[in-house]
Amino acid sequence: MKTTQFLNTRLMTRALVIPAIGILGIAAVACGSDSEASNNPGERTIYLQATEQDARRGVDRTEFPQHTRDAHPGLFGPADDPFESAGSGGYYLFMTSEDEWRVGSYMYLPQEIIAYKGEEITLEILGVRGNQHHSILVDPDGERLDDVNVERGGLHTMSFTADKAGIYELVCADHQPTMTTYIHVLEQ
Ligand SMILES: [Cu+2]
Repeated sequence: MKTTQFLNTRLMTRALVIPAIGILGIAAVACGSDSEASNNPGERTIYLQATEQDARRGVDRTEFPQHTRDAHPGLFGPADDPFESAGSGGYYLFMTSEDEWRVGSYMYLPQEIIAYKGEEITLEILGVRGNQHHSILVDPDGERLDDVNVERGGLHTMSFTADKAGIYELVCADHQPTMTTYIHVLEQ
């Protein structure tokens, strides 16, 4: 009987304690988010990746698109040497071997961001693909606010106050015209 009483007491204690912990947990979460919001009303972190999208294709499946190299040597490199990857840096399209070609472009993700005037914004940028990305942040008047070199495996932060309505740009100088993120700052 004593054992049963002990077990019953244990079960009763658990039955009371577990919901109490649950309620405290919910209250703590609610307090946490409330206090953060009220202390820092205009602060915001935006998470970006420096990355690329690409594809490889065998010439047995799809012929090398030489016409694209012919039409845009400034973007892809010399049309007469499809093995050389050159041009603007943002795009690439070249033969990797006699049997295969590769196409792709570099970018920041996300590429378009909406923000509001007065927000204190931190960009947290992870270098995922591409060795390095020498980038600048400019405001809607073209004024340079900051610069950073995002290296593969690095996590970099840039902070600014969006005090002008308009479009702020994070521009990678190594990979144009494709690697720019536009931060559209709207009036509140
Ligand atoms: Cu880049």
